[in-house]
Amino acid sequence: MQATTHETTAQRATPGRPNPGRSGDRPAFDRPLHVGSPNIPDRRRLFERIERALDRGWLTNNGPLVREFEERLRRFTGAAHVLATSNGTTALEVLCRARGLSGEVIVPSFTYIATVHALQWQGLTPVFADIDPETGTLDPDHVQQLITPRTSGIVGVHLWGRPCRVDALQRIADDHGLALLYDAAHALGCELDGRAVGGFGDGEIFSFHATKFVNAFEGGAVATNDPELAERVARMRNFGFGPGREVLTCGTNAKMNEISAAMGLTALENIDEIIAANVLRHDHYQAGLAGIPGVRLRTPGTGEHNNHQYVVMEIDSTVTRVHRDELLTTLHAENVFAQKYFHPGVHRTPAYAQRPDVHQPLPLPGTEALAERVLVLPSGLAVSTSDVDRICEIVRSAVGRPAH
Ligand code: T4K
Repeated sequence: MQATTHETTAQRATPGRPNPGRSGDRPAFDRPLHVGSPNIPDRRRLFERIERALDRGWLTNNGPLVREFEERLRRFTGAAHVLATSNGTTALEVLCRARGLSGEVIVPSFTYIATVHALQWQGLTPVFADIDPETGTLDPDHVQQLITPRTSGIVGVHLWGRPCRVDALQRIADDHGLALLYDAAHALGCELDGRAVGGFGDGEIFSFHATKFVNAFEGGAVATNDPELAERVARMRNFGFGPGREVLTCGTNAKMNEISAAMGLTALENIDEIIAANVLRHDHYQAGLAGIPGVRLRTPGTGEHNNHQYVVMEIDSTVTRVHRDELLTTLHAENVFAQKYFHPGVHRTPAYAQRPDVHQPLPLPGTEALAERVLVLPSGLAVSTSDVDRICEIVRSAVGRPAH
């Protein structure tokens, strides 16, 4: 199916009518184009599910829609167990706890703040490892160097849907008896050499936040092949209740509700069309940005299958006449709300940089370099291919001429 045919009338919003160029104070687009505009593929189906949930009078606490969502995710990812949660952050917190992490945990700084907060919030000490700037994912050599007697685990992030170097990281984890978890918030539907994300390490987490290509308003999930770990996660997300209503362990409330599951199920049913739409937009960006000196679109590596929810443009400001931040200002003025995902690295945020008790600063050259160079561009069903073409024209005219 042609991906664009999947845009509903409502989602197309005000026509993407770009102005031919900047005239006076009028921006190029007469509506804001956001990274992370929600995909809402089938409202009728969503409302049917919500109506039925309301009629049933069962709104949360492991309801039928949550169980169906988990089962569909299980089949989709191939993971033996999937446990839905209230969001991706609680999924990671519960998974860390259920896996028994303690002391130091090695994690990239080049990620969304939630990855690191989830550790810190559990009283764990995040130890920041560098990334390979080419892939954006953990550098296994640096991870190896950071292991101390206090290290209990590694949390990798499949950044922008690019799977980590899972085999190298697994070897390190096995050699040192460490837990290996993955933040797969960006990586539903992604694969490495035919192996689907969801089955790597001891466990992985997904996010179904409104801004994710499959969204549940707010939502998350833990995926694992380990039945005992799955059981602990199931208890801990529900106050520690066991199957017989006995409170077997300390727990929290990280449950997904039925309305979120209704949304998640509806999006999941349409995942192929959403990915096709993402690919189409990615291709338009690729063509539209081709040949601009100092600008390139990041693409998946060999053996990788990507969901293309993030369109990541890299700007080499030694070549372009503008810095990435100036380009961002230009785009904002045109109603194009690109995002600096992720700048600054978490280790530079006040929450961590000013807390030498929780974080000892280390040089992270790969992280610093990439954080200065990337911009994520609007995509998804709410952005048409002609919008994409126009965004590329804006980029080309802003950076197209060489600096000298
Ligand atoms: N790990 C990683 C690697 C993650 O990227 C994330 C979340 C997590 C863990 C945690 O998962 P959750 O606990 O969130 O399930 C946004 C999202 O809020 C966040 O979920 C996501 N990553 C991150 C990459 O993007 P912000 O701080 O940029 O959010 P905000 O409110 O500035 O929105 C971003 C853009 O989205 C705006 O341009 C407007 C647009 N938007 C947003 C919402 C909420 C919409 O168009 N509609 C909406 O309903 O983090």
